[in-house]
Amino acid sequence: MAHKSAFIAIVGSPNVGKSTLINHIVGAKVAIVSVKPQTTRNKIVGVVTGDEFQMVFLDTPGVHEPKNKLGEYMVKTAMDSARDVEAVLFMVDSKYGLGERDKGILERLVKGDVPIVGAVNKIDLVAKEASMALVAQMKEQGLAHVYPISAKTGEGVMALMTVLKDYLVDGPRYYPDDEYTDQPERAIAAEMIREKALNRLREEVPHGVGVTIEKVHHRTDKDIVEVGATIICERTSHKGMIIGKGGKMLRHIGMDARVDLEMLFGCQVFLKLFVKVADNWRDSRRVMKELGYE
Ligand SMILES: Nc1nc2c(ncn2[C@@H]2O[C@H](COP(=O)(O)OP(=O)(O)OP(=O)(O)O)[C@@H](O)[C@H]2O)c(=O)[nH]1
Ligand SMILES: [Mg+2]
Repeated sequence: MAHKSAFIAIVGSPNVGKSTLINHIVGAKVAIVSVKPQTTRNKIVGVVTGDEFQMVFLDTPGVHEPKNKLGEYMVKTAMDSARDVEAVLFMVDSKYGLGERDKGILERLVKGDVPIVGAVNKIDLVAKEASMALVAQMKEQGLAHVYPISAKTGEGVMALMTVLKDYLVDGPRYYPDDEYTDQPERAIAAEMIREKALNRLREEVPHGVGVTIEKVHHRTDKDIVEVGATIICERTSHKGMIIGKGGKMLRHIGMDARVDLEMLFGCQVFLKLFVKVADNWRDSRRVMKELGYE
């Protein structure tokens, strides 16, 4: 039997649960998740490898109305990911239903000529009738396959995976058997720190946060990795909030991040965090490039 593979892009509005789903499917944390919209900023690969097949899932930034160059980059990344794939998984949030933004995204996807499978997510939060009504509404939009799921509990995900396997075509293994993402260790480390900053910070501050990794040093005398990272923010006032009273906020972000980093590196981590202001960097191509958004 010939080996089969498929690329599947997960696309939808911000916060609908795309990253939660890719993590669930892959069985590892490849993408960061937060309660705040516009968490994911880049295309993220999550790989599922079976005996005779490989499915390459692409998590993408939530499609929104961009207010700066970073937003434009994110939307372009998402829409570009939906091309040259075997299928697009279009996801909506059952708590919010099919809004105007979702309909707009779907309209753009339909023009792309790639098969679209619908997913109604977060069914654990609504009554069954409500999620079924949304499934019916999605079908009225022309989608033949729409599945109610909970990316959080895993309900319905098996059925969804079964239909997604129909999109496998003869093709190679794009990634080695034991690889489940394409992100280098440093990129994962930076995202882990950004996730903790997103969780801790309020209002507009977290949206203007970027993280660069300055140093990853495996010590030779002890099983310790030293990590140096800089949190970039947009304004001096934000810097104050990120550091917090007596450095408390930064300490909390660091403690949260260290737990994840120790899992990533498999040993004790010494983490040193710095905070830097880059005025309105979300409109600066130079800083965006530095942060890996290019
Ligand atoms: N109850 C419930 N919460 C969910 C489910 N899926 C995701 N969430 C929550 O919804 C929020 C957003 O999840 P993400 O996975 O970050 O959403 P996203 O679509 O990747 O968001 P962006 O990257 O901003 O586009 C998080 O708080 C998740 O824990 C679900 O099935 N049920
Ligand atoms: Mg995401």
